[in-house]
Amino acid sequence: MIRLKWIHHIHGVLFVLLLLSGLFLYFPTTRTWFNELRFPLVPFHIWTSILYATVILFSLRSVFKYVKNKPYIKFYNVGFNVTFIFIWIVTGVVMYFHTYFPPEMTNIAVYLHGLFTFLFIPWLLVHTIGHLFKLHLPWPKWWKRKAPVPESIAENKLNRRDFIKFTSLGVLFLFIGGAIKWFQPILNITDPNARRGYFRIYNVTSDYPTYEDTEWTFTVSGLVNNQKTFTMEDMQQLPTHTIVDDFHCVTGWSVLNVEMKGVLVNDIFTEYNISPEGPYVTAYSGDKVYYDTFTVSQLLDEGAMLVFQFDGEKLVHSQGFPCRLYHPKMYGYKSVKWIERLEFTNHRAKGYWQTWGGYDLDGYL
Ligand SMILES: Nc1nc2c(c(=O)[nH]1)N[C@H]1C(S)=C(S)[C@@H](COP(=O)(O)O)O[C@H]1N2
Ligand SMILES: [Mo]
Repeated sequence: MIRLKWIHHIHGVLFVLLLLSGLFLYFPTTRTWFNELRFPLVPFHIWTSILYATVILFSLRSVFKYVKNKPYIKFYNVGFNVTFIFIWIVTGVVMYFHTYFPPEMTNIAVYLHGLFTFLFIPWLLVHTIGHLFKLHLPWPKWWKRKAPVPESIAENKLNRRDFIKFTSLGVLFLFIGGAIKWFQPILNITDPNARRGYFRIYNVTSDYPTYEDTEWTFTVSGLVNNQKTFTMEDMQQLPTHTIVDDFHCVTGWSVLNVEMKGVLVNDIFTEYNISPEGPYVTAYSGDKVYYDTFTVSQLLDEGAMLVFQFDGEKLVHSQGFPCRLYHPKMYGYKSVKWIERLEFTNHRAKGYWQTWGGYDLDGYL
């Protein structure tokens, strides 16, 4: 059984790497840290999972052969693991190939991927602690094959062990209950026009600008006939434009039916007689790190706008207050938050995520 023992260890190490990278990706703060370190966490997670799935696939038969005649508890243990692994793989594949699935489905996949990870953590703790300290958990005899049902069950008595089991089940259901609360807005059957899903708040820097209401300015620079800096007051003179649109991130999550209010970039340019003299433009964030690039026509002819409100509310600081760029036909990474400057150029640079994450330059949905 040497081989199975080794597989168990390899499986354990890979699993911990997946769990850690997954949790780091899940929490906005840790995700930002890894962005700052320029550690490619998403590719790391994906490659580790491919390796992991391969190990599972090749060992599945011998594992099942091994547990076939073992106590039920071992058998259920493997079954439990395989079920979870199956769910992670299916949802992970849907997330990776999200362009081929409707956004409702990828949203559910993102949600389940996280949910099942959290549900797994209590089991993992018990399992690991048991192995590390060589604890033999006092599972009731009737878990074992061919053993008779114990008296306590036959007599319908509740002993301490059962009490602990019921309590942990209760906690588990609380978990699930909390998760269902998160889940509800994804479906939102009651009001089909309401926003569905959650923004996951993606920032590549820990300290982003937190502007006061009047502090922010927006500058048009580089190859234009008329370089100009706008204040918030200037922006408020311009005609407003409202759209209801679906916001998609390339990592697979979406937020559907977001009402966005702002001004069209094109309106600013016509109103102030600004005409670009270079074919490309870079949009810079006030966080001094993030930026992305467009062709002039993508920015002026395709409905790109400076957005000030989501669903009738000012943007929150973490989501770009007071202003973020938005292109209705492109992925979320084109939506530069805390946008403070456009620079027109002769050459097209790569944006932040094109440089560090290999994202597509244009980013059309
Ligand atoms: N300044 C700045 N803008 C940014 C980002 C960023 O890290 N910094 N992330 C982009 C990405 S990849 C996405 S998906 C969206 C996420 O928007 P949210 O944080 O409001 O959910 O913002 C985009 N704009
Ligand atoms: Mo994104």
